[in-house]
Amino acid sequence: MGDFFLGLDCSTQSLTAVIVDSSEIIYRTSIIFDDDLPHYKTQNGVIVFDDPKVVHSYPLMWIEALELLFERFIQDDILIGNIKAISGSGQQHGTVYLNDKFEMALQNLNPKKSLNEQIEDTFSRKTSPIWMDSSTTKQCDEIREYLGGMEDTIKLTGSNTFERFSGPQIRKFFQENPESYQKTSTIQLVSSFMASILLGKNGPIDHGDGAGMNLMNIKTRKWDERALEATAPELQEKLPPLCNSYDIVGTISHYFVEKYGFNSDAILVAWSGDNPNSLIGVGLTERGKVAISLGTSDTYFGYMQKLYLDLKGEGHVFGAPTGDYMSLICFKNGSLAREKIKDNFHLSWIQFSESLTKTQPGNHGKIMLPYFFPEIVPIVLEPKVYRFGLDKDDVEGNVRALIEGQFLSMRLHSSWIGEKPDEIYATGGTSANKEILQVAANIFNIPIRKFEITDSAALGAALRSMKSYFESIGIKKSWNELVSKFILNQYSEIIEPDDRYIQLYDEMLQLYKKCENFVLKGGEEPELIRNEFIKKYFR
Ligand code: XUL
Repeated sequence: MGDFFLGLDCSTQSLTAVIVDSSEIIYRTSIIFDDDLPHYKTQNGVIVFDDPKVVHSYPLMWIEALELLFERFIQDDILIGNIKAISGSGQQHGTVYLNDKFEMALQNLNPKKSLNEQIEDTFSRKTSPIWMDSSTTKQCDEIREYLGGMEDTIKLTGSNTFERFSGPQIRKFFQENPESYQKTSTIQLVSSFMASILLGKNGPIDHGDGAGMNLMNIKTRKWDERALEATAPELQEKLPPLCNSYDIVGTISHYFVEKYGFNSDAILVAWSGDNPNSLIGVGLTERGKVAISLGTSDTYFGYMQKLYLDLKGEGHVFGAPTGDYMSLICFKNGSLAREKIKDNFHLSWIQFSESLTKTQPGNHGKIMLPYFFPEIVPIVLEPKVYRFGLDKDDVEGNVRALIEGQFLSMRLHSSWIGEKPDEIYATGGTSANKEILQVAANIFNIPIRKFEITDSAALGAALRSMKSYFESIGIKKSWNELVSKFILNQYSEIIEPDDRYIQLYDEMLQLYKKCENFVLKGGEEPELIRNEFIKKYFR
């Protein structure tokens, strides 16, 4: 019988398992929190509070989901004993607050009882703030100021302070609930919390997810004393140690061996954040590889061999599971904006695409800055759509201006990453639209590979566990060798850039930048260079 490798992904809405053998995916299943655990009354996996800025979830729900998932393995006749290694992925930034009974409870788990009943008293905070929480602006300001301002904060931690990041969230808990903070003996991330449950003791936080806290020195990969001081007192004692994402952190706890039939030798590889795991799950394991995920929001993320920082404070740098770095930039107005234009003009997606084929690259100099909703990159708090030379009722002009605007913005705001990609993988719902991808390929002047993959975070975790397992028994395999079999059959066609438009888009990028500086930073009027652009390419 073959060896199996298990990857778990504790995301916002579900807990997913992917099991692979050394060449293919052999099983996948998900527990959907709202549907499978309705007694928690979550909506899309989160607790609904009156204040929309406050977004939490229940750590107990994630654990109940874990048991439900393993019960399903048994129902589905999975050979659980064949699982050699396990790793996992967690929604990033979320924090779990545990009291001094936690470790003892984990060490004495009785397989005849549920996990929940045995650890429910071990939380110093019943709920966990997650990445969707945006209630810590005050704490972000305080930490950033303590660390000497935005640039210094970025140089130290890899990112500016962000509301959803763990440090500001911990500070808010300390300020608002000092007594409960005092009773907290360990603070874990979602990833390291789930790993701890499987391990039967507090596990470490890996460098990938640790980078999303504003607490870890991005260069030395150690907890930074000043960042800890800026955040809350006695924080050092409450944080577990940091580790490499590929470290083996132990073997699975006796509870799971006795209750579900896991092999007592099954190793646990450190869990990491969902984005670092997805980096592996979509095959971005070497220089020059980036992905764009075109969903509700658009994200641009990629492997970085060297550390590059975005001193403008818009992008993030996390640890990559390979031991290197990764970039992540999030654009909120993704499909949200595309749907807005489509619906405003009563178009079908086919008509939307036809508008792109009917119009010319460069759009006769018609430009849109598409902030239909507040934007993360660049930061725009008050939504507003800005149009240059573009009539509001010009259907085709607006469609092209939106799509060109989105990818010009993506090219502009990812230019801080010093490693230029040689191929871009496109995933997410919009990646099915070839005409949109053609515009993206032309703007970046890089081939784009359409790529459909689901469960990339869980798959990435399974592949990570396999890699560390092989290393532990003396078998060296490169990331590429290990990952490519799983990824290659998911590829579909490549969309090549049209080299007739290289110069046009290089110049349009400068024009777009001028427009952005004009509306967001009070910069110079862009009309002069817009007219020159029109004269050069359209007359
Ligand atoms: C990344 C982020 C989200 C979460 C949830 O910074 O906040 O992608 O990891 O998926």
